[in-house]
Amino acid sequence: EDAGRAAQFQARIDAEERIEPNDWMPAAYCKTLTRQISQHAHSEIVGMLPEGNWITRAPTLRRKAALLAKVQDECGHGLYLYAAAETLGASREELVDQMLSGKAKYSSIFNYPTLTWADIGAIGWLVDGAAIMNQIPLCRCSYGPYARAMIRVCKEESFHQRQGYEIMLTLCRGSAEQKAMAQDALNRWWWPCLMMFGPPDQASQHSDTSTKWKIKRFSNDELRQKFLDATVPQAHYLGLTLPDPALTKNEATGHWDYGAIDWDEFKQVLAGNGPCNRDRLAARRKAHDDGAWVRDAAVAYAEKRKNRLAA
Ligand code: FAQ
Repeated sequence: EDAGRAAQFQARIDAEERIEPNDWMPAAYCKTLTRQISQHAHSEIVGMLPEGNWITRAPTLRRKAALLAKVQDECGHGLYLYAAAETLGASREELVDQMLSGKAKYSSIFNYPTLTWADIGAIGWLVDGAAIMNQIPLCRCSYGPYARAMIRVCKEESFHQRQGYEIMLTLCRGSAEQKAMAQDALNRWWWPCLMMFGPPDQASQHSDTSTKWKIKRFSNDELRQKFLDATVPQAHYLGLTLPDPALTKNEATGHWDYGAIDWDEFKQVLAGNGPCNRDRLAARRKAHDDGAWVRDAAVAYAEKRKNRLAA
């Protein structure tokens, strides 16, 4: 009977129907989506830390207001993504515990430090730029709640990307020192951003099933290439140099060919040995512990309300 249901399920996916929380779904579909959506949520939440580091040091009131709004948006994205993951049956507590214990991943990119103000520009331009490239196709993901969450998230990410590019443009049109700061930020963020798209296609363990189920519409390497093709001209417009001597426009394909990515560095970051992994997890654990009283108060209040309604 399960084989019949699985065939029917696949037929719905092939017909571009959305799968909703109460619909039958294979256990492996539920598991891989819970994994991806919760890791995406953790990335948004941990992703607040590198930029949060600069809120008190933003150079002007306008920059500070924009950065505060951006970081708050990331918190909101994390919350809708946890809610989307909960529709698959997992509890938020259990998902958060998986992140805090180091069992669940979050994006490798958030394990790098933000050393100067230009890093805030580079993150908006490149990290949000990469996030949009990956998330636009997720708006058509087969799972309804995830696809719908992505529509709003992408609108906000576009604003974040423009915000970052405008910081870079201002620095690049400023003093020689400001331009050097922008170049240094680009040098440090470029390769880690290319790693955000995940391992090369032949090493991507989940790609085949996620493609079959229309969770993924493009492969890791395809999205990496799209990002590169969109971003190289933007770097040139800024008058900056990409830190890749092998970067060349391939006239035959129309794409930018790029040098070898250091996959050992990626593996090290995933294994918990990136420059900031320990700091990031320590900050999240502290925030979780410091917030225990809020969760306790919410539970006590819900209990009191329930008793009052029952009486
Ligand atoms: N970092 O078989 P695949 C943002 C893991 S944007 C860490 O190819 P899949 C916005 C992968 O989980 C960033 N781990 O996996 C923002 C798997 O391990 P697992 C978040 C990575 O799922 C901007 C293993 O490697 N965006 O937060 C990474 O088919 C600025 C094998 O890989 C999303 O999460 C990585 N870079 O493809 C916030 C998008 N790459 O789970 C603040 C949704 C791979 O078996 C500031 N996710 N791994 O233990 C996806 O599209 C997919 O999950 C991929 C990976 C494309 C990331």
